[in-house]
Amino acid sequence: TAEVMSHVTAHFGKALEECREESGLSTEVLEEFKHFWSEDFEVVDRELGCAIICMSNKFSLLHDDTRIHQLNMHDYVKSFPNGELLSAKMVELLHNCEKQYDDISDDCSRTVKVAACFKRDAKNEGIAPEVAMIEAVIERY
Ligand code: BOM
Repeated sequence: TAEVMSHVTAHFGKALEECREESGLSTEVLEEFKHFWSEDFEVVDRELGCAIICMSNKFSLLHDDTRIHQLNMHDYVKSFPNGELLSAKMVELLHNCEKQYDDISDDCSRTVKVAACFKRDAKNEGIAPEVAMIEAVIERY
């Protein structure tokens, strides 16, 4: 659900500042991670892909080849309130997106394509949060 996704995003987004330098993601491109879900934010910058890899690694969500670690991702999402309502769907959407861009060899470029696909599909499934929903829970993390 979008409510659960707002919690996951609020928590995941905390890792952004730790990853800003090594990913080269400027604040002009993305000031706060919650804006990832904004209607007018385009998920296109290679540096955002690098940042997502770095952030995911903080929570052991990826294998060494940067593909999602399905079990760890499942457990991570389940750790949030009502997370069991979202975990299977989220892993399914991510894995489906991963398969579509498997031919892109650059890890950061592939990951930003996967993230854009995930945003699109999550919106279509009605599980994308509004930025205001993330703001409402961000102080809990
Ligand atoms: O090969 C795939 C690499 C992993 C892609 C992860 C995409 C995440 C998109 C960013 C959205 C985040 C919202 C919530 C946290 C997801 C863990």
